Amino acid sequence: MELKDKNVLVAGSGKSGISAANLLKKVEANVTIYDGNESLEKEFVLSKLNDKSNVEVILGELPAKVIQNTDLMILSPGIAIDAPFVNAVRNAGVPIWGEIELAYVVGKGKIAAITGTNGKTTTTALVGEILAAYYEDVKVVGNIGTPYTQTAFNSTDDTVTVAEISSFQLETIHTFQPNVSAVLNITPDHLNRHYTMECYTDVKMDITKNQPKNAPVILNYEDDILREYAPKLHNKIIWFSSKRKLEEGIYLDGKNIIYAVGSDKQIVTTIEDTTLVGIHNTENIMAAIGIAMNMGVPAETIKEAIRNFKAVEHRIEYVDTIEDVIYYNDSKGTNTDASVKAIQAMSRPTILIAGGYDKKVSFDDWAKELEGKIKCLVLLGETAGQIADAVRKYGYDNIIFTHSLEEAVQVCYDKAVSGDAVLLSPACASWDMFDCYEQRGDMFKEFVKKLKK
Ligand code: UMA
Repeated sequence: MELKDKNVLVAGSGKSGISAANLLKKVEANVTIYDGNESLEKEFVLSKLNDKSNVEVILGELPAKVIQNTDLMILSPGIAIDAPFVNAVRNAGVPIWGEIELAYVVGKGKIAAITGTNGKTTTTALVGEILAAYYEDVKVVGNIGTPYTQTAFNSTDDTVTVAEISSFQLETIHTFQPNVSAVLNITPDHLNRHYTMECYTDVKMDITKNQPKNAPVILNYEDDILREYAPKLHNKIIWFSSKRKLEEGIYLDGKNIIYAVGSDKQIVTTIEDTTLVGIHNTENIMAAIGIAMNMGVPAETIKEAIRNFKAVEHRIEYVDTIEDVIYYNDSKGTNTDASVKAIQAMSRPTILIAGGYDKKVSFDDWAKELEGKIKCLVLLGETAGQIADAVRKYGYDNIIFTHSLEEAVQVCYDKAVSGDAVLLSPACASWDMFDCYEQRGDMFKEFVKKLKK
């Protein structure tokens, strides 16, 4: 679709929407921004744009006459695709794209796209560093925080884009076609938006749908859902495994990470050559190797970039040690599976802060992990009651309810003794009390700093 002079409605005025509007202005589309939050100020929304000339802002209800005049809608990932106004736009025959589709249509160059329930951000950041060690113009975009639309306009045929793509962003792709894709794992998450695991899986696997037949997709062999889904795919599948030696693909053999193609088996790196800890990170590294190799990066460059890579913020991030109690920030533990990995990574008796926005997922499997690891559970947020019910089912009752993160941190300080760890790993999104998980993690770090004073 030629975008020049088209009437484009951008839904959502957060990071994604503002960046989409900026790109649309550059390609000379007529831009209207719509946000359901009527307490926003129009001037505030406009002030976030690079060029606000002729941009209209609509807040609150979306009038039907605006829909009639719309040629295309760009939907922010945080807005449900079955929200009433989105249904009205769709029923009017207006195409609905997301940030990924828009950027792809405008952008140039090669793309590596990464999805999965957990590990996306670490893997995307790592792939970004590996590719940047080899290619000159590398952009790291998507769910990781820099909208893809922010870099698309200035991309060239030599640009290499690494995109972290959430299930929300995959709902609105149409022609997006990565050169290499990866699905790291699939465990229950965002079921309030996708309703069933089948729908969630289908939307995640859509990352592969437009790739040509011989284009690679990197998949986790140890993920039951992925193994089951694989026969449905038309792509060239490259498996990775942290548990068994594969005939072809990437696997762990003792400390070595091997890439096997045909009879050629190459040691790319070892688990001692990285500061990333835990088996989940070994899997992220294996996926990154699969992506980078298939994007043409030599093994030596990959090994060196992995050696230099440091863990990303908010992911089992060391904060401080106060009176021999170590504080970890895992605010990015926004689902039960991610949080389980953080709990398993703890080597000290741990006080855990959990709870947050209700994504309608079960806490049962998560609750089973507490025994023997978590000496005390400090709960807050919308899901506090549900989590308490779940852990009590498994006989765990050392629970303290709190009303704020600050209070939770103080309670942890009061309860902890020398040799303990305090872990913020909420197993829930942050949106009941915070704007985003970064804000929650930053506040946690602030409150920990205050304890020191
Ligand atoms: N809004 C409406 N109607 C609604 C819901 C929201 O108008 O029904 C408006 C809000 O009033 C607000 C705007 O939409 O003004 C917010 O849009 P958004 O929620 O899409 O958030 P953005 O700031 O645009 O950030 C989005 C992603 N957010 C979500 O998917 C929720 C960011 O991922 C992403 O980094 C950014 O685009 C750039 O691509 C964050 C995230 O939490 C990290 N992702 C989820 C996760 O990782 O679990 C999927």
